[in-house]
Amino acid sequence: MVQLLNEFDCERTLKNGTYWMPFTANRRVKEDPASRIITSAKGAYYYTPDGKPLFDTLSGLWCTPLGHGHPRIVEALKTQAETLDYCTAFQMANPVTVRLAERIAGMAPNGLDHVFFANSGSEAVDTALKIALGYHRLRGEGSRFRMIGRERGYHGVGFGGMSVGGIVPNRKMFATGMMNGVDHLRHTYDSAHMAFSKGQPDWGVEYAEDLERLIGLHDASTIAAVIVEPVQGSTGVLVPPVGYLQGLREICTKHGILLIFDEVITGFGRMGDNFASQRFNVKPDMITFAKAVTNGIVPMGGVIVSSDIYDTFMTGPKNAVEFAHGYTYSGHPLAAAVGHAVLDIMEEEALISRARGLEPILEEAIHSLADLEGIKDIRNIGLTAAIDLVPASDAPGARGLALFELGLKNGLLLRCTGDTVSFGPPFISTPEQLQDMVETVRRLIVSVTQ
Ligand code: PXG
Ligand code: PLP
Repeated sequence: MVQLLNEFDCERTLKNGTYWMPFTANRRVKEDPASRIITSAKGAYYYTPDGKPLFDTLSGLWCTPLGHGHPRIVEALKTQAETLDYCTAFQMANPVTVRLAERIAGMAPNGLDHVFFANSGSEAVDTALKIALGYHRLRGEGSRFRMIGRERGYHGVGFGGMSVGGIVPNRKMFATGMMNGVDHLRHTYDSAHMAFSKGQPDWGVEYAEDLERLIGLHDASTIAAVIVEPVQGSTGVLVPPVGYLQGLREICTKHGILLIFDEVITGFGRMGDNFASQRFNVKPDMITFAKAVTNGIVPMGGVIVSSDIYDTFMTGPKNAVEFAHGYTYSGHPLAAAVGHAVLDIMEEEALISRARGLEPILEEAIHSLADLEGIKDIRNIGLTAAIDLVPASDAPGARGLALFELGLKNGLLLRCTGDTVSFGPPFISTPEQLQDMVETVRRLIVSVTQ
């Protein structure tokens, strides 16, 4: 079956558009569909139909830190499929999912002790926003309906996540469908003060005060929650200034506003700690997660919730559903079984400390490109980094796209959005693989920016 499908004429179907690709310049793909096909993957590499390797510079879409084709994950998936392939999560439970909740809560900061499962980051975010609304209503503060996101934030593509998100092209086409009552903090990026920072910039803590401005405008009694990514991933690795997240925490606490960390990218080791919350030593009221929890192999997402929030829901008549929310596939047993295999492998192979060990290597390698002329900024934290290219004056985004396409011809699957290229390599990468990746990128940047 797999062999047959690999011989299927993808090119024709891509050309005629039967397959509408997500977040893709579809018409560009049609010009050269053959260059966009991947047929297998192993470890830190994808393979094209003619067997050429592509180094997976973003771990899939930030989701496969353990690499591809891990035999223990394959085994866990197979065994689970043979034992319990699906189980309704409404009114029923299965041991694999229940135990995974316990393990995830065990990895989270103390006090975040309850896990609600969804199937993606977008669903996790929508779930967290609904929990925030329900929490305030149950406490008799139903007037708190506003959500505060942040400019340049990405919280998925559901109506909730889109509304609190702050990436303009993801919003403008759907402006009429935005959730009511959402406002945005300023983003924290200022190239004049931060360009070429290694790790957290030590300038910009005062951006947290922007929350006081919004509270002054709307009044705290109308605000339910603030949602931020501890490190903004999709917009190109914007690292929080030293003290900024602490500042948001203090202001939220002072005004009774819930703080949600969207850790869909930063969760499960990407920051060299279980969660970014631990790395930055700031405890939110909820953490959203997805992606790496299953190494991207079966979709899973969820929300880790404080005991205060959970206990607030556990009131009212005992026979009533406390939270009228959930997905057909919430806590899917196949995803949960893979989640266990992933956490086992992370623990046994100490992959989160490995990620932390690779951080200075990636940092040094990536900042070695600072001498190139066509570069505006380089940033990094944890096992993430980003480079902003100087855009071509007549065609913003063209250099990024050219770099992406050149990458495919030179053994790299790159993540280029506009003229920014982001990196989130697998935790299983070797120092040499990271250095080789950066050396290839150096050559390619020279060729697209000259
Ligand atoms: N929140 C955050 C912080 C994310 O990064 C989502 C929510 C949505 O997750 P789902 O599973 O619904 O896609 C994300 C997803 C990129 C890239 O290139 C980033 C994401 C997805 C695809 C590409 O940076 N982040
Ligand atoms: N649409 C219809 C008609 C449904 O019956 C359901 C679920 O039962 C959904 C959407 C939601 O699907 P999911 O639970 O997979 O999010």
